[in-house]
Amino acid sequence: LSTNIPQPRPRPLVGNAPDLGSETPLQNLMKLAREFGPIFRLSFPGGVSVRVISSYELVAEVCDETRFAKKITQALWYLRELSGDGLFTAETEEPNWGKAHRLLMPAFSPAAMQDYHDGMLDVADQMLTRWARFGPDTDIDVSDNMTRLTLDTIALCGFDFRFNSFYQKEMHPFVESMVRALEEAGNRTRRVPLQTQLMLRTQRQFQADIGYMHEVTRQLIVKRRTLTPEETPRDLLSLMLDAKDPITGEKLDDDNIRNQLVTFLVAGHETTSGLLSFALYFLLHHPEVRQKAYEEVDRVLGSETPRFEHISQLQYIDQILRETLRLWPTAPAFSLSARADNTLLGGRYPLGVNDNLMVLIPMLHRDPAVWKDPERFDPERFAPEVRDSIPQHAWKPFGNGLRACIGRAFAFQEATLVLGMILQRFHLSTPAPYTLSIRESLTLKPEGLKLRARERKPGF
Ligand code: MNH
Repeated sequence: LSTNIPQPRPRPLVGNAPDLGSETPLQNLMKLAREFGPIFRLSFPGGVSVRVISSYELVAEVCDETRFAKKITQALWYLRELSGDGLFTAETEEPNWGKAHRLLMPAFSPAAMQDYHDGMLDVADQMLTRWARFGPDTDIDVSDNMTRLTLDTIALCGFDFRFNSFYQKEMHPFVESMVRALEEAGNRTRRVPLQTQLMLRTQRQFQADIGYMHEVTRQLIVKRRTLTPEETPRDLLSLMLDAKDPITGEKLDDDNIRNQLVTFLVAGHETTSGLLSFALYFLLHHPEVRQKAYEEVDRVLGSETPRFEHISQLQYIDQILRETLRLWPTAPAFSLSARADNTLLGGRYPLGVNDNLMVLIPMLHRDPAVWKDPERFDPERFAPEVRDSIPQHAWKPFGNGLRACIGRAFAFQEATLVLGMILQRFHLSTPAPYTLSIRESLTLKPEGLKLRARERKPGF
């Protein structure tokens, strides 16, 4: 057995950077995985390299938390400028990660989701009322609508703040700053540090955007402190301000709370918005799935306003969402490294603690050893009777172990409710034939997808 990891031929000075490209790095990685197999290596200027893994067998091995752990890669360090020691960008060893994790876990448990139902319903209703007013002949930009929806939802449910994105043409200036700063953090991974140091205007803009985001979130904290107990909503922000970590007995400090607010806004909206957009793409293009979903929605919701208890009954919608995340996991990769030097991966590839591993989730989710006819969209794969036969670690859209997504139940609650409400109220169609094209930023979304929505019962 060769211990050499395959690698596309690196070019002088730039290494494998051209293989990755700048517009569609994730889709380029998928092509490379198809060509070079379940593990391949890329190297970049400055001595950085990454081993990209995408088979079920290797991924199951690196999901063993006794041997491997989340790695804060260069890309996450750039994001840290925005979100500091918030949950997503903190090292597991930082005391603030453990503190915030213990303190916030209860607020993201399935039982806690009840508290967010009214807020989710409020925002979903704003969007759908607007769709009804548009009438059946207006083209609706899917990703744009879903982004407004998920951003408004996390802000309202998380800290009682209304972006009111459905009431304005331009998004709130916070969003502009956030999008620009995220883009710059991403761009930095494709430059050598000296390049960035020479880009003074870009640097100033980055600092200004981050400063503005910090200012807005800081104001939310200040304002919350002025409320009387009766005025204070029961939400994530209150929890962060009041709760004590059960182990240290300490509260979160204000800078950390601010970092968590930025983290939830960033992590909590693009991913869920992409999930909803891809799910609508699949629904629009699979009439038999759509039909079954309508039947379920009519049986479970009828013409009632959805209540919290309805959500867990929308089983088939849940299956659609899981299958959507199999084919297009909107946070498409996570990074790890070995806990010890002289680790052997797959029984043959030697690894040290400084070697970066990247799990390429869309290819893991297409491993023919696990998934029959992997490219086919088929929610029956997640039917309750067969779901248990899916091997552990074969489906990882929320990452792994201790550092897995804290917002998973929140995202599913929101996405299930919204898809259910869309189907309850509207017939859907595409205004023109659409071929899937994927736009990449921090996350994935279908580019240029439009739909038309005709009310099923006018005036409902
Ligand atoms: Mn989320 C971590 C995917 C929705 C907040 N999320 C992760 C990771 C993945 C992920 C993958 C692990 C990253 C890594 O290992 O480096 N998250 C998703 C997807 C959706 C999603 C696919 C929606 C669909 N996430 C949400 C929502 C929130 C959220 C909604 C907040 C309300 N996610 C987080 C946070 C982390 C995280 C916070 C970091 C958790 C930790 O490390 O403690």
